[in-house]
Amino acid sequence: MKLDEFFVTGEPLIYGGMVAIVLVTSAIIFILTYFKKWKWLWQEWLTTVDHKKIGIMYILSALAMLFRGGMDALMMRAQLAVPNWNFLNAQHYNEIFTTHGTVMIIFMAMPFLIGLMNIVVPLQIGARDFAFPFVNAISFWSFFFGAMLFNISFVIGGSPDAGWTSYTPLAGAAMSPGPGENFYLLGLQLAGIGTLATGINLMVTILKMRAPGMKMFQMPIFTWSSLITCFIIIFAFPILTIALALLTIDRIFGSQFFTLTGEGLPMMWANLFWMWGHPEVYIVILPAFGIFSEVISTFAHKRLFGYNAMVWSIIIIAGLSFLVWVHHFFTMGAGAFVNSVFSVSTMLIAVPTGVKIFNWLGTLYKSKIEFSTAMLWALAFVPSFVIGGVTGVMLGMASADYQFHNSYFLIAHFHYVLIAGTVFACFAGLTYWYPKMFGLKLNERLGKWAFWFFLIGFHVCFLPQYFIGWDGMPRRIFYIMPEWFTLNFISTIGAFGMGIGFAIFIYNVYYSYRYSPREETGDAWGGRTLEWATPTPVPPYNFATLPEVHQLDAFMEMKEKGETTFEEKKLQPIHMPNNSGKPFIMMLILFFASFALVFEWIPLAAIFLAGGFIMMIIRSFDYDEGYHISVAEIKRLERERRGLDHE
Ligand code: HEM
Ligand SMILES: [Cu+2]
Repeated sequence: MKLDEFFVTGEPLIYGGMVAIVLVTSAIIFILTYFKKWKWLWQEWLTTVDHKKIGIMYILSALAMLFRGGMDALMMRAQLAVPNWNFLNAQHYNEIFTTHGTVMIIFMAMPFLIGLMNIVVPLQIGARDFAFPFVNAISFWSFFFGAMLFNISFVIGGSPDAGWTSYTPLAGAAMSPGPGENFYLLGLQLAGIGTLATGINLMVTILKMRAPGMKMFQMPIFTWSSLITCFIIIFAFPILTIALALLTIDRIFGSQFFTLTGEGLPMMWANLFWMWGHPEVYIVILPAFGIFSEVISTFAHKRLFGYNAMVWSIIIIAGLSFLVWVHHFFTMGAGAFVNSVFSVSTMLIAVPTGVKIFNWLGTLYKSKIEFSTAMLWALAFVPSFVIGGVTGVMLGMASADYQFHNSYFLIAHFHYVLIAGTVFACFAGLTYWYPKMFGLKLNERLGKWAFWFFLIGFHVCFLPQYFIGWDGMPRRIFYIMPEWFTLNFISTIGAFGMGIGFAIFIYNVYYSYRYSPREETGDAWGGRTLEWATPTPVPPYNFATLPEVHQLDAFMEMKEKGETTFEEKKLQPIHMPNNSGKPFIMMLILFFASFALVFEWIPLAAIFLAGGFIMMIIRSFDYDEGYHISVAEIKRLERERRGLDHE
C-alpha cells in the first residue's frame, strides 16, 4: 500500500485537520514532559480503577467528542447556509454527516451519561465502588480506544460515508470499498464491549451493593433510571454486536448476509440495526430523565412528585422501546397491518412520557424555585422536549411518515429530543455534580451566559427545520435549492449560537478552576440524596462510615437527625483495589488488532488478537488482593476535606 493511499489526501480541510492533530499532540507531549507529568498521568489516571476518576475521564472524552461532532455540525450547517455553495463537496458532506451522527450518539451522548453514572450511582446508593472496578477500567478503555479508532479515519484511510445507520447494501463491500466502513464497524465493536460490560457491572452494583436498609423503592431516581438503562443495554447491545460482526464478515471475508447478490437480505441489516438502535435512543434519554428529576426536586426544594409513577413509567418506556423499531422504515413495504402495529406501539410511548412530564410539573407546582444554572437547563428541557415528543408522535403515524420520511422534519424532531433531552441533561448534570467531582462550583454567571446562548441558538437552529422539511427539503443532501435559502440561513445562525454557548461552557471550567472558592460542606445545593453526604472532592473510599437508610431522600433524614458519614468511633480500615495498567494495555492491543482488521491485514490482526488473549490469561493468574486504608489516614482525609482542621 502506498503512503498516499494510507493518508487521506487532496482536501485542504483535512490537511488543516492533520496539522491541528500534529500540533495538539506535540503540545500535549511537550507539556507533560516539561512539567514532568508522565508518571502522574500513568499512576493517577491511566491505571486507575476508581469509579470517580473513570467517570471524569469519560466526561472529558465525551466533551472532546462533542467538540468534534459539533465541528462537523457547523461545517454541514455552513455548507447548507446558502444555495449552490461548494464549501464541502458531496463526498465530504456524506462523510461528515456520517461521522457527526455516529460520534454524537455513540461517542458523546452515551459516554457522557455513563460517565455521570460512574461518578454518581455508587455515591447515591452508599457504595464504596462498582462491583467490579477492574472491569470498569476495561470498559472505559474499550470506549476510549473505540472512539480513537473511529476518529483517526478522518486522516488515515478515509471516513465512513454511508450514514450513522450504515445501511446495506450501500455499506457493503461492493458499494463502499476501502477502509471507511470498516472503521465504523470495528470502532463500534470495540467500544461496544465496554458498554455491555458497564451495563452488567452497574446492574450488579445497584442490585447488590446498596447501603444497609436501602430498598429498591428507596433508591434515588437517577439510580433507578441507570438501572433500567443497564437492562436496555444488556438486551440491546448483543444485537448490535452480532449485526456488526456479520457485516464485518460480509465486507472483509466475502460472505453474503446483507448483499443484493448471493441471496443476502439487505433489509435484515435495517431490522437488526434498529432493534438495537431504537432502544439505544432510550439508553441516552432515560438517564437524562433521571438527571432532570434530581435537579428539579433539589431546586424546587421539594420531594419528587409521584416517585412511584416516575419509576414505573421508566420501566414501561424501556419495555416499549424494544417493540417499535419498524417505525424507522415504514416505507420498507411490510404492509398496512405490520405498519399499524408498530405505529400504535410507537404512539403508546407518549403515555408514560406524558406521565413523567406531569410529574415534573407537579414537583414544580407551588414550590420555591431556585433558578440556578442546572435548574435552568432542566426548566428549558420540559417545553423543548415536548415539541420534540409531539412531532415524534406525528412521525409515528405510518401514513404520515410516508410524507415526512427522510425529510428535514425528521432531522428537526430527533435533534429536539436528543439535544433538549440528552445534551441539556449532560450540561445540567455536569453543573449539578461538578462540586462532587472537583470540590468547587462552576461560575453561575458564565453558566447562565452559556445556557442562554445555547438555548436560543438551539431553537433558532432547529425550529425552522420543521418547516424546511414540510417544504420538501430531504435530509442528507449537500446542495440546497434557492427557495429553501431563508430558513436554512436562519438555522445556520442558530447553530453558531450553540457553538458560542458551548465555548462559554468550556471557558467556565477554566475560569472556575482559577477563581471559584473551594466547596467545603460537601452539600453544595442542599441535596436530598446520599452523594451529598460525602465530603468534596470525594475521598477514594467514598464513605468513611456507611449510612443506614430508612426512606427515600436518605440524606434529608440524616440532616434532620444530625447524622454524618464520618463517625470517628465507628471507623475501620477500608479495603481498596490496587491500580492496574492491564485494562489500558489490553485495550491498546485490541485497538491495534482492530486497526489491522480495518486495513484487512489479516495476519497482523491475528497476532494482535492473540496478544489480547494472552493478556486475558495473564490477568486470570492475577492474585492482587488490594490494600487497606488505615483509620488514621481516613481521619486525616476526612478532616481535611470537611474543613475541620482550621476551626
Ligand atoms: C450542536 C448542534 C447540532 C447541529 C447544528 C447539528 C446538525 C446536523 C446536521 C446539519 C445534520 C445532517 C442533516 C443532513 O444533511 O441530513 C445532522 C445529522 C445528525 N445529527 Fe446532528 N447536529 C447537532 C447536534 C447533534 C447531537 C447532540 C446529536 C446526538 C446526540 C446529533 C445527532 C445527529 C444524527 C444521528 C444525525 C444523522 C446522521 C445521518 O444522517 O447519518 N446531532 N445534524
Ligand atoms: Cu425509533
